[in-house]
Amino acid sequence: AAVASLVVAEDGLAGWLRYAPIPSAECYHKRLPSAIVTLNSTVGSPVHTAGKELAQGIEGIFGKNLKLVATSDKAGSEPTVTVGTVAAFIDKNSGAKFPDLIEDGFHLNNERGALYGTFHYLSLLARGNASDFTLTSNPDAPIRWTNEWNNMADGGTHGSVERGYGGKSIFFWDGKIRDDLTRAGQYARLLASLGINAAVVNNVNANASTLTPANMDGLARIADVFRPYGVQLGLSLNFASPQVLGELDTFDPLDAKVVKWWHGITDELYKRIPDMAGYLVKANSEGQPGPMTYNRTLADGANLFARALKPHGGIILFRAFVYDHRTLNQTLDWKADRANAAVNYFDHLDGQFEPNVAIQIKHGPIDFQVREPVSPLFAHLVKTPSVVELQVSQEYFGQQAHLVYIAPMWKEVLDFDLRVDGKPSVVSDIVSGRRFGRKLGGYAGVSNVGTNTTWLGSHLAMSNLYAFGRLAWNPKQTSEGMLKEWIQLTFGHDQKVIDVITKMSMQSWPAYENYSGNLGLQTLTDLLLGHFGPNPGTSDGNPWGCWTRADEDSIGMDRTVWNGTGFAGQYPAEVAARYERIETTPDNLLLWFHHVPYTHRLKSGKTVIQHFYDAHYDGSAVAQTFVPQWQSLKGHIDDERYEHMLFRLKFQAGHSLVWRDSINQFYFNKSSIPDEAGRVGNH
Ligand code: GCW
Repeated sequence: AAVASLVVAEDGLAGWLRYAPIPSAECYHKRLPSAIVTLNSTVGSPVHTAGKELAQGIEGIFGKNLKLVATSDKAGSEPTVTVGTVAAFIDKNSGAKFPDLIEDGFHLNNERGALYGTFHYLSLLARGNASDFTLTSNPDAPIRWTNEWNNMADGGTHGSVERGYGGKSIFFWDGKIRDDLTRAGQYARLLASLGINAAVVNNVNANASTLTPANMDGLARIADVFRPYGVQLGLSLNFASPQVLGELDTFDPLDAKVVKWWHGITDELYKRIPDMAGYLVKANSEGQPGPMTYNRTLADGANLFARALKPHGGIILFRAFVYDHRTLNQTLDWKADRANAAVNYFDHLDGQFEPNVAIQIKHGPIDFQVREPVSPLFAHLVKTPSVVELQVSQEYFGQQAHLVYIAPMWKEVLDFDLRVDGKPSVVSDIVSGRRFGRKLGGYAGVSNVGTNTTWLGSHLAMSNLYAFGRLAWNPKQTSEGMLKEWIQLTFGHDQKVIDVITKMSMQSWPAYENYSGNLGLQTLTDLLLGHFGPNPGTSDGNPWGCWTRADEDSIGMDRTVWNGTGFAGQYPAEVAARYERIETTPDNLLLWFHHVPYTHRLKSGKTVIQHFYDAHYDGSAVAQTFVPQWQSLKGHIDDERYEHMLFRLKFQAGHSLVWRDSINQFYFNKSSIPDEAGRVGNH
């Protein structure tokens, strides 16, 4: 048992990069190359990493050992596979022709492209596709970053991860950068296999102490272990650092001393990390300092960093998640609405940002809820590049103790057509830069890996990290297609395993939505305590702004222009008109946009309250089936992963009942309307 668990633990760290043997591996040997030629590769370069990865992968998948050589003549007459950049290849083979490639694209392109191409090739091999093929691929957008909310210092002790459920930080410990960064390197390998090109390592609620000289040295060590995988380091900044750390008496972004201070820090960082990706900033939100403290605009704040980064080629992602949780007042103000904040703050700033600023926008106007409409800010930033922020960490989605495969929701966001100026304006085309003709833009995924050997605390949660990276490369992929790829790479070729995990995963978001909060009411979780279990009573009556305005007769946020908070009017005309009227608002967003009686009839013909009761029963009933579905895989996957997930899924099955009964009872108590099926009420 000890040996088995060691093997599995190692597999866990490899994530989907297991390179497990495929059936009848020897049959492929003749069609495989005998040597790997890595062109122009110095140790630690992405091309060199690609060569090593290829050798390791082919050995794992096919049991064939390949020689690594630097030039094709060294391979003699044996068939070779060549990894290198276009330039290096043409140098050796004049006249060779290649398809059009952009930065990071692969056929054989830049160093990072060579690595991405290798990973892609290996992924095909690992899934049993060893036929001759020519592959060309370009990333859809240049920014493909993760954001790791890792705390450098939390109460001066150990590195925790905000909304992390898979252990402690792999980067920080005891207010410093860890001495042993092995896990950070292994993580970079996983990210590179998806084409992720940068990771912001510290929490957006950032400590100024990140920027002490000793910590900057430590950050450079993280960048060193990332570099062989082409992952660049990014940093979150605390806006008040000049005062907190630099002992200036101000952090006003227009003050010359402050400007000088940030330029100095930025130069220091680039001295240590010449290829640093750039910065990420959360300002004037949830208590964080920012430019508005000095009556400066958010653009003044973003541009301060942009100018310091410019000489080094860095970029800044400035977050649109700006709202003041102290001033919103639900009881006094029917028109108060946190959802309005982003457009209110940023709309008039379009055009005022430096070219190396991109605005990072959470996909919905509130906060990673189980159902939200797309943020209307994507339609307002026409001159300014935008980045969509998606959350891999399942903060409001059962926190990796529930199976919830989120890709289907992300796809709905990315495929949503905002109809700017009455023209097709799909979110993925806006963030790629295509729709408004911008160079920058892309994807940020909030990830929460930790020291746990499963990375995220649950084996099945890794499908979300995988899907995020794949979508950032190509948002046109299907949720199910990415899922199947991931299952095969992670669990092997057994068709039953593929079918069962696919089915459960595809059922999981709708089920979770049904038993947590449906009709657009958001996740009815405990907002004051950790965002995990049900507690619909905490949504209202506080300034956090996730309100439902439920009373004894009616429920929902009126966000119409004619009678509500006006939020619906932030969308371009066609979309605004759809959400303004109950008749044209989809049922799944009804209570997001409208305040209606519990007896209001949905398009399905059911009343709102009956739908509530039924959906909570339906969703939790689906969660009950996850246990037997998983049990049907006993013996088809290794025991360790089997038992680990069985434990999680049993928990989910039970917890979904807690959700069902708490929410149903809560709304029964409010409305006093009995369940037609007699399940909810005073028994
Ligand atoms: O959803 C909220 C989270 C906070 C987070 C914040 C943000 C990092 O509960 O933990 O803080 O969003 O995105 O800034």
